[in-house]
Amino acid sequence: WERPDAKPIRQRLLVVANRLPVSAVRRGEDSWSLEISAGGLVSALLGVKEFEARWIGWAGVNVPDEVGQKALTKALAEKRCIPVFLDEEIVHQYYNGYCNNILWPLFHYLGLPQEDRLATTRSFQSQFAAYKKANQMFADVVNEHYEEGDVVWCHDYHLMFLPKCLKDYNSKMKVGWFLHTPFPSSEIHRTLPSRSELLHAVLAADLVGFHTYDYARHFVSACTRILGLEGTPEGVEDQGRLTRVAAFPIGIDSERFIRALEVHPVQEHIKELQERFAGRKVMLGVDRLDMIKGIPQKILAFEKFLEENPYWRDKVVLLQIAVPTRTDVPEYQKLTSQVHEIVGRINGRFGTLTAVPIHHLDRSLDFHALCALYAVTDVTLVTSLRDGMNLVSYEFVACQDSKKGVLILSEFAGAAQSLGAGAILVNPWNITEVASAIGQALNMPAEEREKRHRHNFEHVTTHTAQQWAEFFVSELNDTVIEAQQRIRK
Ligand code: ADQ
Repeated sequence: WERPDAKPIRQRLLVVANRLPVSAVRRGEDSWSLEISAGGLVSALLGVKEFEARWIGWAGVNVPDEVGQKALTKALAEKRCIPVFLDEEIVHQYYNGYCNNILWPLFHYLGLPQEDRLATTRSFQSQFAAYKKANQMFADVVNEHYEEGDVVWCHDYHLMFLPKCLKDYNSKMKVGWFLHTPFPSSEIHRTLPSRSELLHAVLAADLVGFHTYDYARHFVSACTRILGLEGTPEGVEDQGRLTRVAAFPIGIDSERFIRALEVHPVQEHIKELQERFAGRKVMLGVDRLDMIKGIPQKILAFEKFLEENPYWRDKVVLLQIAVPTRTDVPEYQKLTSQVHEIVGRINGRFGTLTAVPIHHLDRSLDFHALCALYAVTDVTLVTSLRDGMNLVSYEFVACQDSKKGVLILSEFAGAAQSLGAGAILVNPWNITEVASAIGQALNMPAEEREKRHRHNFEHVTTHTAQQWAEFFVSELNDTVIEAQQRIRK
C-alpha cells in the first residue's frame, strides 16, 4: 500500500498497535493470504510522506507452529508489517480479559465487572499479569527491529505498559503513546486495582497524547492525585523528568471519501438508494455493535419521535448498520438480542404491509456502499454514551457536500468538541431530548443546514488524519530534543 508518489524516506516510524492493519487467512501449511483493512490509522499514515512506517502488532490469528509463523512473517514483511505471536491463553487473558473486559468498559465510564467479587479479583490478577506479559512480548519485537533514530508510536489501551518495557530496554528510544478511547475522570481511574502501575508505565513515554484536552486533563489529574506527582501546563513531572501530555484530535482522510463519491459504483449505489427510499427522509446510524455506542437509546428515541409525530411515520426511515464485534462475549450477545427485540417491536408497531420504519443490518458495509449511504442520508444519529472521538460523524460530514444533511451528535463523543458548532448536540441518555432533536433536524430550514454543514465540512477537510499523524510525530521529535537540551543545561 505504499503510495506510488512516496518521496525518499526521512525517518523510520514503528507503529505499534494491538492489531496489524491486515487480516491473515491461512491457505496451506506455509501459505497465507492477507487483506489490508484500510482503517483510519492506515489512511493517516499513508498520507504522511515525512516518515516511513512499519507496523508491529498481532495478526489476529493463532499460529502455534514454526512453519506457519515463518511463512506469515515473510508474507507480512512485504506489507511492512511485523507480527507479534500471541498464543490462545494470552489472547484470552490479555485481550478478551484485561483489555476488553476491564479497561474498555472502565475508560467508557461503565465501571469494573462486579458479578462475583472474589472470582473477579482472582481473575483480575491473572489477567493483569497476562497484560504485562503480552506488552513485554510486543516490546521484545519492537526492540528486535529498532534502529537508532527510529520513532516508536504505541497505540491505545492495549499497550499502556509498552512505554515502560521499551524504556527499560533503551532509555534513548523516542517513545510516544496515544489513547484512542476517552481517559476517564481520575475518580473512575482510581477504582482500578492496578491504577498506579499503569500510570507509571505510561509516564515512561516521552509524549502522551489524547483526542481531547479533557482526556489529557483527566490523565494529569490521575497522576497528581493517585501518584502525587506534579502536573504542569506541559505535562507531568516526576523527579525532574517531564512527560509531555497533550491533545491531538484525530481526523479522517477526507479526500478519500470525497473522491469516492465520484466513482461509478458509488454513483450507482446512490441512485439505487434514492429510488428505494424516494419520498422518505433517510436517517442513518453506523456503529460497531458495542455498549458504548448507545444503539438501544438511539432506537428508543426514534420510537418516541414516531409516537409523538404521526405525520412523519411513513415519511422517514432509520437505517441502522451495526457491525458485530466481540461476538463471543455474553454481554455483547445480550446487546444484539436487545437491539433486535426493540427493532422488531417498533417495526411491528409502526410498519405497514409495504414499509418498515427501521432497517437494521448486523454487518459491515464495504467502503463504496458506506460512502453512498452517507451521501443519501438526511440526518445521521451518533448517540455514543462515551466515545474517544467517533469517526463516523466525520465521514458523514465529508460525504454531504451536496446534500448538507444534519448531524445529531452525542455530547459524550470527543467529536462534540470539534463538530459541536455544526451539529445538534444531545445527551444520549435523554430519550425525549434526542427525539426532539430528530424533529428539529428533519424540519431544519435549508439555510441553517447549509450554515451548520459549512462549519463542519471546513473542520473535517482541514483537520485530517494525515495532519494528526504529522503533528504527533513532530511533537514527539521536538519533545525529545527539548528534553536533551534540558539535561545538557
Ligand atoms: P471505533 O470505536 O471503532 O474507534 P469510530 O471512530 O466511529 O469508532 O470508527 C469506526 C470506523 O469503523 C469508522 O471508520 C466506520 O466507517 C467504520 N464502521 C463502523 N461501522 C461500520 C459498518 N457497519 N460497516 C462498515 N464500516 C463501519 C476507536 C474509538 C473512537 C475513535 C477511533 C479513532 O472508540 O472513539 O474515534 O478509535 O481514534
